[in-house]
Amino acid sequence: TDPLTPEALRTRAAAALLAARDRTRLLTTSVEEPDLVAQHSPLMSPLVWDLAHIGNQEEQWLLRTVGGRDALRPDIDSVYDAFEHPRAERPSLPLLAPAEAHGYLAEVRGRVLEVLESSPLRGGPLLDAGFAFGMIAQHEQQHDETMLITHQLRRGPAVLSAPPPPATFDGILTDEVLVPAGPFTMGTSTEPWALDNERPAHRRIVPAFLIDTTPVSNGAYQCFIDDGGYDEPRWWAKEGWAQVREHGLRAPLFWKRESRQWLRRRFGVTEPVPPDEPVLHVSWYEADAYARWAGRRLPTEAEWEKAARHDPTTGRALRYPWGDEDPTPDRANLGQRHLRPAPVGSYPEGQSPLGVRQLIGDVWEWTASDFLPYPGFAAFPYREYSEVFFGDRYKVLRGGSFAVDPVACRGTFRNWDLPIRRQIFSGFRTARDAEPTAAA
Ligand code: AVJ
Ligand code: FE
Repeated sequence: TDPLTPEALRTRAAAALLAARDRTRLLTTSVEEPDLVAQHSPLMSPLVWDLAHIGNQEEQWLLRTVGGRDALRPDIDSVYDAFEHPRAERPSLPLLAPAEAHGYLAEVRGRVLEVLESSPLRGGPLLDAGFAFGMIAQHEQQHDETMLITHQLRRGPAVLSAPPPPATFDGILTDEVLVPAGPFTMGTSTEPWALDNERPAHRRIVPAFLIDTTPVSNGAYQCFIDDGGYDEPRWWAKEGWAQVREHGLRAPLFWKRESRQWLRRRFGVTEPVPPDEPVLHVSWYEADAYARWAGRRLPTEAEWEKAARHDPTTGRALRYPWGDEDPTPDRANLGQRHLRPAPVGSYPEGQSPLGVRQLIGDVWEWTASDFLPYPGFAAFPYREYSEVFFGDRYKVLRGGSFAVDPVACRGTFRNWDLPIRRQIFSGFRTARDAEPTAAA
């Protein structure tokens, strides 16, 4: 990747900030005021909290830290500090009203564009290649995905609409492919806007394994349900089985059974579950149980990234499965262009050198791995982005969903969540060892 001129960097940073803001506006002007301030689930913030939090992060990093400007609203820092207030208590905070919040974001943004205009965009890791601007654009897009999850949880008539993904499946596909043994490069030290947890690039030795060419479909998942998957403790991790029992789980979140048919609620519309779409809104425990039932397992995070980035002909790690070029609409379902994943097997243009599809976009994919730092990790620019979450409580998700913007999606991008979570746009694919083990 060629280093860009400051002018090109400025254009890129401004475009990323603008795209994020357009999406934020769509998500916060499509619902009525009472729905902006209401809490639609104890798992989520009121939309108006996300809205002002977006502006407050931008003020703190781009105006104060990068721009060296005086604080605009230091009085609201604490209200929008995600660590001071868990989501459940955010509705009772003295939040900015929607109009005030929109005004605050616009004021911050106006000044940030002045800062960008005069920034050298070099002279330290926060400025180099416009990193801080890229980080804040990604932060806003991440909260846009969070707000889209809130839209999905919200009861009531649909307010968002989008065309279905185009039919791109070419009918040519095997179920799984062999990823040969050997070293590959995981993570990145060169991707300019990669976040701290994606760094640094390092070598990993990964034994040979087989991985599904597509995410697991609703139809396949329904076979697990029909086979009594939710009644069989032997498929489930201990805590997963406890969750099934405690909440009476029978199917993915948002599914319901009606006259011998599975229906799902999707952004305010109830419709039959399409069998050929990747399964969505499953917990890590559900993914893990399905894989065990199928005689398989979840891929580790390293296996996932090797399947996505390793080019066996050159030995190089690609930025994306299809190569080093940025995502385009014919390669991946990203950016909330569609309000659903595309059928399994879609996007042949986006497949990896080994023929694995839909690694980027469509659904976040649960991996077997805990969220841990790479060797040589250094928290940057703040410990609360990644470091405080490292450990065995969170599982890694990879690849991004239809709700992820390209600016916040790379072959190296790492997401994480608690294994019980299912309101997120989560699915999975399965894998197996190449050599049959003695136990099998
Ligand atoms: C990386 C998606 C887990 O939403 O909690 C937003 C991203 N960090 N603001 C989250 C994030 C700070 C984070 N995830
Ligand atoms: Fe945040």
